[in-house]
Amino acid sequence: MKITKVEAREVFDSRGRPTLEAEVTIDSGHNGRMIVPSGASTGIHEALELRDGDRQRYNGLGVKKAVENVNRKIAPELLGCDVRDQGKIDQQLINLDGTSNKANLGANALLGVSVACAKAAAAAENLALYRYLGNDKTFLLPMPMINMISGGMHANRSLDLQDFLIIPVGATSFQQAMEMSATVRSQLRQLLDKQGFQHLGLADEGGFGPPLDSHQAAFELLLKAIEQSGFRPGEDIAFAIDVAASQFYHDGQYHLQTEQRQLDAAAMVELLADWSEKYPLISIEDGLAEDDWQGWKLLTEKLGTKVQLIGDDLLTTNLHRLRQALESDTANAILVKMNQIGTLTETIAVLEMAKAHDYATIVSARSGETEDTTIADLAVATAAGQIKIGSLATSERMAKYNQLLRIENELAHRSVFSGRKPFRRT
Ligand code: 2PG
Ligand code: MG
Repeated sequence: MKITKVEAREVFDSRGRPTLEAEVTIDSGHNGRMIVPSGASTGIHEALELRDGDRQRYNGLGVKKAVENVNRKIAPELLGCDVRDQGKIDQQLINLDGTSNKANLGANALLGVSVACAKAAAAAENLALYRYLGNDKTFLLPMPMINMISGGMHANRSLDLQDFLIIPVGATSFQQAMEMSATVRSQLRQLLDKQGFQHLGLADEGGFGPPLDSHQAAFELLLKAIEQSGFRPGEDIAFAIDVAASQFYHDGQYHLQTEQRQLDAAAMVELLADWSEKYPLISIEDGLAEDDWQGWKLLTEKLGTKVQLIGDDLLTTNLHRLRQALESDTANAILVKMNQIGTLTETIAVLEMAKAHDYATIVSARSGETEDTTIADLAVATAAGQIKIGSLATSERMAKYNQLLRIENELAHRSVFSGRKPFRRT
């Protein structure tokens, strides 16, 4: 299984922006391809996504440099390597780049090649990717958290909070989780239509982005949509939010434009605690800013035993930052995005370390996505327990949900659905 060709090209993501696709071929003729996703509300501690910066092309967003790095610098190094040596290949990529944040070759260049290698190996072994990555142990279908209402950078800042999501905790299979969520989404659409928002375009992740007067209004709309769908809020369907607080944190204050107030960390924690009292809110992502460790400590002390507290911008799928969180009892869950760190091996190491310390793990898509379905397989193979893909709309999201439906169907009685287990707190 020797690598005979490594090639990259510039393709497009769901926002119509350029992104990198890598393709790896081996001597048996099998190949693997990966298209790298792209964030909008990126954390400052993420690995670097290399963009050309040439204003004449795509307003600086071209990825020709990253493509060249794959074709000229990475390809010659990997030719002849055994494609199954994922750990060795990823280490070679890391060494070749030589920086701590992949700033030299670009995390997009590295990740595309890293995952394309795994896919080529899986193809050669005639295995689905989740089986290849998971070594055929018990496979866990993840509980999805599904975007309903968007704000922040994904919806023109119509609300400060970036995502209002639902978690169908009452579902007993992935298929049922999807069915319940689709029902609620369609009720929500009708409610929004009635409020005069029928011409609403979809936000970046396929959710609705209505210009509501308050965050409370979003929670109330969701409650109504759930009840009108015949479900019990909390028991059948719970709420999650991605506050993405780094986006409105300046000078030590959280600037909530929708609420027309500025809060310090303690007041922000009180607001989040208040919402989690009033509503069936069981998961809060990036409730505070990416470097507000003191505030995060308060938040964890206050809500950590009741609510899932996810670090996304805080932890950036980074082993060092995760270690810092574990040592300081900060947060209790981690969002895992492959392109925040740049190789498959490092991503899996983070998932393993988080699980070993009883942190919940949520494999996540980016706001700029493609038809690539790697994260669906990754979530199943690593028994992550949860997945966040976006809303139930647009094919870059649906491709991943459909892949999970396919996997559940294929595994039949051998599949286990995560259900509400990740949210049981003692
Ligand atoms: C997030 C992600 C996905 P982005 O903040 O969790 O929702 O957004 O990819 O823009 O960083
Ligand atoms: Mg986030």
